[in-house]
Amino acid sequence: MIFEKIKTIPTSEELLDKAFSRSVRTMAGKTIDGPTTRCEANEAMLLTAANILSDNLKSINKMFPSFDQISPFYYDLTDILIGVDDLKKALNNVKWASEKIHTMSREYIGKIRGNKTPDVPRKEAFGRMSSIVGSVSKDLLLLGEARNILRKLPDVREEPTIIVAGYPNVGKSSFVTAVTNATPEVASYPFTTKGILIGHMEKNNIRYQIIDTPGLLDRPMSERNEIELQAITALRRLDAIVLILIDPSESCGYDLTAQLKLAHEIQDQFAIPSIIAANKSDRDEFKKPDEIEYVISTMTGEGIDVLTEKLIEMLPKVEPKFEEMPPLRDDF
Ligand SMILES: Nc1nc2c(ncn2[C@@H]2O[C@H](COP(=O)(O)OP(=O)(O)OP(=O)(O)O)[C@@H](O)[C@H]2O)c(=O)[nH]1
Ligand SMILES: [Mg+2]
Repeated sequence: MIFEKIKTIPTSEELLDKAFSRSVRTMAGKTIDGPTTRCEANEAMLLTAANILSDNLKSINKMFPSFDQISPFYYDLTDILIGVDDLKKALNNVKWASEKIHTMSREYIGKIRGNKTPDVPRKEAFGRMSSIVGSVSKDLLLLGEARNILRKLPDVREEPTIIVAGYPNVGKSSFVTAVTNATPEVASYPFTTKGILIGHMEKNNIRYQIIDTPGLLDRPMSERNEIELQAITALRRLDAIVLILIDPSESCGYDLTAQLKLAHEIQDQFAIPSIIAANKSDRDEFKKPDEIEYVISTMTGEGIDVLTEKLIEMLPKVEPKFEEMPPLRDDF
């Protein structure tokens, strides 16, 4: 996950505390007598504090991925949840502060050396460092909040993807579980209370990703708020196709007409390849609607293979990944 390596972002107070207390500690146990050692002591204090501050600020900047290079899906989500422009601005300010502290501290070294009262410029430098860090305190807070939101986003890879849609209880999760080799992973998603389900299936050395997004594509668009609509748009940015499940037995609690209406609405909205399949064929009440070609039962497995083959055929083609050969040994 691209946001996983972002570590906790300190507040400006925490940063200053860390830098200044370490800088005082550099003096521990040292005898300071005479102007030369006094100058050296102040110089060491200044350098310690300045390096801690500028290194920490620099590493905060580096932990975030470049927003011009991340996948459109994560870009959109970041924009909806935080705002890419605000985030970029905050990162730039933090970078500026890191560089400013670095150059400023070097200027002050010159003022400390040979000074009869080196404490004076050193204290002045500390004051300036405090105000530089203080001036980015809002940026650090924003980055801290962004980090907490972003690192909880689900791990959606750039692999051929099938998004499963349909009314609640039609069997979406059962389908994902039926076709994926390992237990699908449940991840939290800021737009829904139910976790989204991500499974992987491998065919001919190609990995496919199957995503069930309960709460997003399970009722008419007119019932959604702005944020949910944006979240749906972000899904569209994946290289995906949509599988819309219906349950003609109506044991899901929604009548067939409403289910088909939603299916057509999703097809219109998404404008990416999609397929409608009728699930729960094993039930007595099941009646295949004329327009539906694919009939399945996640319970008995009927029709699942034929449907997955069709889905794979509809997905953009990718090259199979083969295990890399180990390097040849020299003595071979
Ligand atoms: N008889 C029968 N029952 C099924 C079949 N597929 C799913 N079910 C049942 O239908 C119910 C709902 O299945 P889920 O897979 O949880 O449905 P869902 O679409 O993920 O539901 P939400 O997560 O609430 O949106 C469960 O009780 C399943 O056991 C099927 O092929 N046949
Ligand atoms: Mg479900």
